[in-house]
Amino acid sequence: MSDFETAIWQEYQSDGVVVVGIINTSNPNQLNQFIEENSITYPIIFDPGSPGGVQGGNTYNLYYMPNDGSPYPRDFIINQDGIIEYANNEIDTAWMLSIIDGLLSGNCSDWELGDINNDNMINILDIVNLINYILGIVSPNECEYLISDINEDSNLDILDIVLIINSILGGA
Ligand SMILES: [Ca+2]
Ligand SMILES: [Ca+2]
Repeated sequence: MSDFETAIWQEYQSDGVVVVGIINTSNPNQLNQFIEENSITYPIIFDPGSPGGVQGGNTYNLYYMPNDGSPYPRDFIINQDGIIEYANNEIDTAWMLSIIDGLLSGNCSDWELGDINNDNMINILDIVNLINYILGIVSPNECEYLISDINEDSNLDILDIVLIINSILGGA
């Protein structure tokens, strides 16, 4: 199995990450064999304009990057605004994962205020996290900070803890 399938597609599709393969072979048997051999379940689309063989095609030509004869395909990561964040002609899974994680952490609109560890429950663990932020033991990332500031006064302090406690106790 390829890293695209296991490390990216299977891990991140529930976060809204989309993996698309673009292939420029004109031989459907070769395409099917590739999909089967690599147990690929993400969509693979055909690059029109390919003259056949391993080179050419409209997308291939538009996004071609010169290289030293690397047999690997070109890999791109496109962010939520349609901007290319990553382009490489070697597979570098660790690098790609760090970019994807960075792009996803900037998108915390679905995080619930007060659920600081993002486990869909508001309880003592969230209070512990908040105390660690307030005491400077742990630095919250951008999303963690936003959902920790319950009263939205741009400060993490005892007032936010009180509001979380109220919320756990069923108060406002
Ligand atoms: Ca929680
Ligand atoms: Ca606050």
